[in-house]
Amino acid sequence: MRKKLSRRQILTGLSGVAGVVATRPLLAADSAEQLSLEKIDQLLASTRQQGWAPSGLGQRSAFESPQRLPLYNIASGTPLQDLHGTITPADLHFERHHAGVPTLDPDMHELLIHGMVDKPLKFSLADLKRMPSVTRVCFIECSGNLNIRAGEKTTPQQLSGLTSQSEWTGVALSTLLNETGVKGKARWFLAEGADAAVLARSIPLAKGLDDAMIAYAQNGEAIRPEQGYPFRLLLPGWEGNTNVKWLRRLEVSDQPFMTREETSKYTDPLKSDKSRLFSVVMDARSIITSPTYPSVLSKGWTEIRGLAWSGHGKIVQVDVSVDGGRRWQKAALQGPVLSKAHTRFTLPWRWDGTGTELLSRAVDESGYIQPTRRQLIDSRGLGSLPYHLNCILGWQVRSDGQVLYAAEPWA
Ligand SMILES: Nc1nc2c(c(=O)[nH]1)N[C@H]1C(S)=C(S)[C@@H](COP(=O)(O)O)O[C@H]1N2
Ligand SMILES: [Mo]
Repeated sequence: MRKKLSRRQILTGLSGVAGVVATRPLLAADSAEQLSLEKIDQLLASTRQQGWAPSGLGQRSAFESPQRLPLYNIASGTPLQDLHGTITPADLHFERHHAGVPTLDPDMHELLIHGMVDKPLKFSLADLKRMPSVTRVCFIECSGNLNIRAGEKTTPQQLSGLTSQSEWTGVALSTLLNETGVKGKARWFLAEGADAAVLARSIPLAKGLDDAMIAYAQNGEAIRPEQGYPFRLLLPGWEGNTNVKWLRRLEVSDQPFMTREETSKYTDPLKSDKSRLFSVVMDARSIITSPTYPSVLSKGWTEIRGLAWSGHGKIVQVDVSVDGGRRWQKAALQGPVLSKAHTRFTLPWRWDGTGTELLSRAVDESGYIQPTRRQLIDSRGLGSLPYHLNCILGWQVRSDGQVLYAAEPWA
């Protein structure tokens, strides 16, 4: 039978406090006897005064302060170890810009589409917003997203923080190309930014007509200046560099333009002394985000959590090893699993206090399996420009509970 509560107990909230204590067997918490009147008084403090009023713009809790971190002095990384689910808050989306963030007035800025088209056209932000819109969730990852010099005391953010995910809204590029028309011999287009880097990449027309988007919104609001305001090219699953921000010009052509960004940069030197050009699709990879450095584990149950993604489509499986790779278990994938999108994986794990190493391995719907570091080095060789390093990463758990990145030398 349920105990009857007095009106006074309900008003002061005492019953609530007692209830919380009684249902906390998972934590080594104080028993009801140990809960002093002073503690109870503190717990009730928030109920004795009016909270703050509604405001024009919300803020994070004063107790939470996730931060992007500068990486290699040219970028800032997402704090992967501090986030949950799959969407990156827009103000924590990683940044990479080659000549800073330009200030672009949407009333002045336009997108020109010309070259091998029937009718060259210009589009303002207002024009784009009037057209049929599309929305999708996908990741953007820099192809240089692995710090090969990382030591043991490295967080996921410092190791691989140049990947983030948003819900993007904009106009399908195919809708715009339908307006301009494209000549029969057209096969490529140049995408050029309006920043001081005038970053430009050649993109196959097939990708442009497939799932390319001119994105003007990020997680429901105008795209952030760091992400390309007023609009950027979004190429789901393709290396970050091809997702040209502050987009001002698309020139349709029958051949690639061989820009600086696709010849001297963003090519992959191979063992054979040759280089791989236009290696633009991001292969599958995964990273455990918890427990990782700087966590200190306590014995007992914990949930291993991480992210897996692939530029080739959906993640179909993530395997986790809690014994340095001897045995692998299937992690649970948090649905809905989307194509070309960060996918959250979890695995409950009971740590017995012995030192070990945690690993994760992603498999995508094309059948591709995330390679080990050895397999990656053996298949590609390692030149001086390390792009597309998507190998399995490990986290050492020491017997004192300290979790460290299992750093290994690259060459
Ligand atoms: N115009 C322009 N677009 C750009 C860049 C740039 O410097 N200028 N950097 C590229 C690189 S290298 C990456 S990884 C992504 C990063 O996108 P983000 O800053 O929105 O995360 O933008 C790409 N688009
Ligand atoms: Mo990048």
